[in-house]
Amino acid sequence: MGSMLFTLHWFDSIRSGERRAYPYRMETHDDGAQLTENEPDEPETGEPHALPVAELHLHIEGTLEPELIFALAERNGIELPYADLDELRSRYEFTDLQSFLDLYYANMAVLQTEQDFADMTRAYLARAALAGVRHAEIMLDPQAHLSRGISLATCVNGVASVLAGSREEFGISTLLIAAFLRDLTEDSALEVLEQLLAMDAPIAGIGLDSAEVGNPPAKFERLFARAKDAGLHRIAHAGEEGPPSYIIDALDILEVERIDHGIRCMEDPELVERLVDELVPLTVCPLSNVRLRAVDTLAEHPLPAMLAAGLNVCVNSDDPAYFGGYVDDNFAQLKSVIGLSEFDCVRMAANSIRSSFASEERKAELLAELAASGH
Ligand code: ES4
Ligand code: ZN
Repeated sequence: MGSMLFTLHWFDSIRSGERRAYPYRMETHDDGAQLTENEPDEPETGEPHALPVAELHLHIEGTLEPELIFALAERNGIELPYADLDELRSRYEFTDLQSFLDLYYANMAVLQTEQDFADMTRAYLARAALAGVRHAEIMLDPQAHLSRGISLATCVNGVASVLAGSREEFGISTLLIAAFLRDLTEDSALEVLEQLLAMDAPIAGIGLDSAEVGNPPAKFERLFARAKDAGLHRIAHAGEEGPPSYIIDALDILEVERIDHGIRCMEDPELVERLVDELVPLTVCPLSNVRLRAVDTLAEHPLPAMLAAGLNVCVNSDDPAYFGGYVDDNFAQLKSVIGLSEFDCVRMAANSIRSSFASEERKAELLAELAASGH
């Protein structure tokens, strides 16, 4: 494996084509990676005192920025079906969840070695730290790598090796969640879960993601029972594109502790009442919902109505490299576009911390940091 040096850019506005310099250069060598801070003339992104939050809905593969995709392709001798960055960026116009998933899975081809998974994870954490993230629960899609001939050890160890030092390196405590692809069979998921347990993979829980409609929670009843039996936390995407009944079934059949997205609960007042009563956390991803056309515009996003209903909502970035923003960008746009108040931002930051699977001690520490942050 050769060394690699690249400067990342991310674009918080794909439409305007604006790009901002990544604050770090990353040099990777056979024996690891090194992040070097660029000359900080101006902090180019992230607020000076970003709101301290927990990020609870994040797909690590969705943090692969176009620059990193090209850098990894070059390092691994992989030919991409795009001539250049601009051509790749031109594909980021999605019509629904599936149109995004097609590109998301295709771009994973550049992830070949443990080092690739480690570099991707390190790049996310460096950016997340600027966004105010102090605790992150990170989903990994093992089946999307196994189906490409990449071993479980390669993807899990690559990500986990960086997460193990994330608190020290970035000030971010982290947990790893193995997410299962709901468009594959339950037997496939069960087999992978058994392998993860057999290798004593450092996972805190399981999730359920990928194409929602037509793949209801009931399909994975045995998987979630096995995870519960193994002492793992359980979450599932529900009510992103799927109907409110998927949220009900995720709670009743899968016994999940959080719902990822859940925005379509608003179509069922009885369900809303239950979610409020039971304080069920909903990890909402506003920019994702706009990009995947779950809502037409940010102005029409149900988040303000969800807050008004008393739901336990928090703000997350989902697949930030694809949806035009990290968690700070989500907050910034909610403020500027729909006039979300500072009070509601702080309330959701507190929700995110309380809804996490961090230790009670860590939660108390983060809530104290939030209280002292001046927000
Ligand atoms: C996802 Cl936004 C979203 N929904 C469902 N599955 C996913 N995997 C990655 N991002
Ligand atoms: Zn998601």
